[in-house]
Amino acid sequence: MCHADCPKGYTKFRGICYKAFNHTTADWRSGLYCLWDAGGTLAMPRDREINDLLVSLKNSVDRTARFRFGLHDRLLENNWRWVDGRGLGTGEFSDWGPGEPNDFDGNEDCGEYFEALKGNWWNDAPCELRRKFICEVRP
Ligand code: 2F8
Ligand code: CA
Repeated sequence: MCHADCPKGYTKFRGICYKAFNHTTADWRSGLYCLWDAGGTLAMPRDREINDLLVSLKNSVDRTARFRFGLHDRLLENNWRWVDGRGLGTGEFSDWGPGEPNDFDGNEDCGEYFEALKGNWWNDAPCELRRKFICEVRP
């Protein structure tokens, strides 16, 4: 039985460690920062409980900023996939804001938390924009 701890600064939930990064902003390649920090990926809020945790982690480091997480439709428009390759299946948990995802200007393929003062909803936004971000790693 493995009881490994999380890397410093990460919070464990159901065996996975999460951290909202406040000190660095990066474009879609922010996933590399997760790899370099602790061998992880951008975080994947696959259900309401994980999503609630990520919202509280990001809000505790910055109450208003947008934070990138590990969801994108870069391969095929409107085919949303987690960064581990699994699809965001229809009927599965999602928390898009009203009218999202809207692929605004035909250039929004990366998921982020926005409207932190309203609903902490998901938005699709341009992947090249720099954002704070949330990582996950399995200890
Ligand atoms: O109204 C929602 C809309 O707001 C902005 O576009 C005007 C966002 N754009 C960026 O964050 C760059 C859209 O993603 C968002 O859908
Ligand atoms: Ca959008």
